[in-house]
Amino acid sequence: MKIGIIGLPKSGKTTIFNALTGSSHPTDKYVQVAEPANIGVVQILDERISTLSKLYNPRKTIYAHIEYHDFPGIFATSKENPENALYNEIKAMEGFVLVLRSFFDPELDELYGKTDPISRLKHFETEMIISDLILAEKRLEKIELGYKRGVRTPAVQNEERILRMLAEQLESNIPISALQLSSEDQKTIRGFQFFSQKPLLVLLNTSEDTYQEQMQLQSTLEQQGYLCERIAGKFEEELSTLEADEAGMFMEDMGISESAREKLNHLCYKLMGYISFFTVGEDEVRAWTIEKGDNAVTAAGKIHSDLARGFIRAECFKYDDLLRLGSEIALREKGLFKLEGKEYLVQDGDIISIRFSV
Ligand SMILES: Nc1nc2c(ncn2[C@@H]2O[C@H](COP(=O)(O)OP(=O)(O)O)[C@@H](O)[C@H]2O)c(=O)[nH]1
Ligand SMILES: [Mg+2]
Repeated sequence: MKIGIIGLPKSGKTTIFNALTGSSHPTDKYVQVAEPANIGVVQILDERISTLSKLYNPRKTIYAHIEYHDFPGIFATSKENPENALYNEIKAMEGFVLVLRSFFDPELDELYGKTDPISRLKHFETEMIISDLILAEKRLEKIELGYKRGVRTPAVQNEERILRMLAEQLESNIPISALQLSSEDQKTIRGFQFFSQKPLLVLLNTSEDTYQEQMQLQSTLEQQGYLCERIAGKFEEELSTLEADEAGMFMEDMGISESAREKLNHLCYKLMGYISFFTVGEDEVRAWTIEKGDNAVTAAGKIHSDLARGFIRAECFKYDDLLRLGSEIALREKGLFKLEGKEYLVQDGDIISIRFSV
């Protein structure tokens, strides 16, 4: 899973990235940090995988991971070109964590304007919508040109129909994520990688002493339908450098039960609508990530395309049942070891083995 950390300059993106990945990239009030994104891979230390690993004692244990990309600030000036390379890089992400500065800092206020998370959020949404609108309109112009040259295929006409509909909605300030698109239409526009279509997690970056106060703002945004969370960025960055028990003491003082890393990992799964299934054996115990609602063939394809192509059945049991009954043999006796067909919808915590033939 690739998640882009985005926001205006100096909202605390790199500070939060450091907290998540345990790295120490420079953060500075005054220096504009270099263009390329910082990229960090964070393992999802799912307890279920640790438990399975103890049970099966495999040669390899592989956790799922999230790749976080910390980008330089965007949408800070109206002069940015929506076709620049950074935009395209950002759009290659599956979802976004939008960091909003919710800590007070007189110098940053001076340089970047007052702390005002809600208006920054609206600004961002508008910029995303405008960027998408420009992209849709440019493509529509090209389609028109093509028509004049006699290129008028059903596929292009279909694309035009969708883009006109999107453009109309975008003009009314409606993000693409708010529209009910058929899966066919979604496929047609996938290549555009529209900003406003991607899942967005709003992250309020607060200071340590106003962390509790900002609960109010978080609730307000949640009521407006956002997936929203608070994080004391700088505090979490410092925590990530401490030993676990020491960090635990500070977290207790702050009333935080999960580290920023755990919290964000969970939220990103929620944001993307992703779930985990597992494969087990002597060789390897491993977590896999799929979308909620994916069927057994899609799950098989995550493991290897051959498994999807030659899919026969999925042998399937549930992690919770295994934990309760203690062994695969006990599961079989209780009839909880099932053979599922192609259309079976894989559930979070399913342990699967694919029977296939190619
Ligand atoms: N007080 C406070 N300062 C922060 C916090 N997060 C970041 N900063 C400061 O804000 C400045 C910009 O942070 P940085 O992470 O580089 O922002 P970026 O440009 O969004 O990557 C730095 O001076 C940080 O130390 C926070 O939670 N509280
Ligand atoms: Mg940065």
